[in-house]
Amino acid sequence: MKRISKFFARLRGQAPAPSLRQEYAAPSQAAEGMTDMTAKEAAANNLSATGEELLSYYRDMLLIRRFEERAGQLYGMGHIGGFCHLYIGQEAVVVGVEAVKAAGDQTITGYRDHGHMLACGMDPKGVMAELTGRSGGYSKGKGGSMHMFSKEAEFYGGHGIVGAQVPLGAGLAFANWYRDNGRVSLTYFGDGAANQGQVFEAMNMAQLWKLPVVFIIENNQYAMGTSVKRAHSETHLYRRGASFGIEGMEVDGMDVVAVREAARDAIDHARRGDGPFILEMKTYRYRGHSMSDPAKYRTREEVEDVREHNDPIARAQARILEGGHAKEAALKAIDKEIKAIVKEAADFSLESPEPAPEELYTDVLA
Ligand SMILES: Cc1ncc(C[n+]2csc(CCOP(=O)(O)OP(=O)(O)O)c2C)c(N)n1
Ligand SMILES: [Mg+2]
Repeated sequence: MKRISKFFARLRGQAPAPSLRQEYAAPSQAAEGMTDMTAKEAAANNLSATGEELLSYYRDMLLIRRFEERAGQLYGMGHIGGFCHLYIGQEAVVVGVEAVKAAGDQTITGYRDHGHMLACGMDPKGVMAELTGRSGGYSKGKGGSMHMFSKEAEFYGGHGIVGAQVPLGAGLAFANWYRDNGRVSLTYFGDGAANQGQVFEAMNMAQLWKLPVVFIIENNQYAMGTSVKRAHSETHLYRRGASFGIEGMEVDGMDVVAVREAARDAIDHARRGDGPFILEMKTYRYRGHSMSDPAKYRTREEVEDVREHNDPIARAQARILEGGHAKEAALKAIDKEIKAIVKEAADFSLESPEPAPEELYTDVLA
């Protein structure tokens, strides 16, 4: 209650805002707190995880990879219509973050969202059936790839307008702050979205009111066919909050353990009332922007190089094998189990009936 009345008093101008001069004179928190954590430094930090943890991240990343591969096939066979943006290559980001979120923390993202849903614990059958436009899907087959939600899983979409989820994510954080419920909003967006005006408006408010939100920029180096180098005057996206005093950190987004450690710090920061934090996850998408992307803006060699030397699943696998946490046969068994889950989801997505014509008149808001 105290927080709320203080907030409204501030809005009404009854509580003096900190003097501008003081704030301006104070050393920039952002400049001090900013860190460039490169892959090498992360390794030097001796990031470690238990065998059990690594196996669980491996499993979660593999589920996303195999699910997306199957979705790509179903799209090619004409079973999925409309847009479909695959997350292949970026799996370590969402799996690493979800590993350290607490129950009740919310997840919101853009249209490259299937991985986030699976990592939040949504049922692969319901996600795949939504992709194929069937009644067993999360939006009864009426939403498709970019429009799925689950209150139970605290997953708030799924948004097709670039950057639109960022103010919504700040809004979730505002609700958390208002209710004083100790929850944190995990708001994901892409490098392209990081240039959107509404992102800066949301960042300003989030820092002004010290809202519990972690802004997670999935820098996969391209926005459709435009590379970060071509579109950003400042390519270090973790510095995007500098003018608002928001701390940021660059993270090796292809290392699930590095992601987890950075996410833990950022989430703690937001939860203890220190306001927003920016994590720039350096990652890469292997597939085209969407299913209709000819990918003429990059070379085949560039993609192959990442696949060969920096694949997040292969890196987790190496950690597991080199650390002696499991044998090759155990990993194969996990793969088999995942393939069965994905097959079940695909079968369900084709057997589930199409929505009944009456559904045209339900869930209509305008
Ligand atoms: C407001 C708005 N402008 C343009 C588009 C078209 N568009 C769809 S995705 C996209 C690129 C966004 O790239 P990024 O934020 O890096 O995310 P990624 O696709 O790499 O995950 C664009 C320009 C859109 N959907 N919404
Ligand atoms: Mg991008």
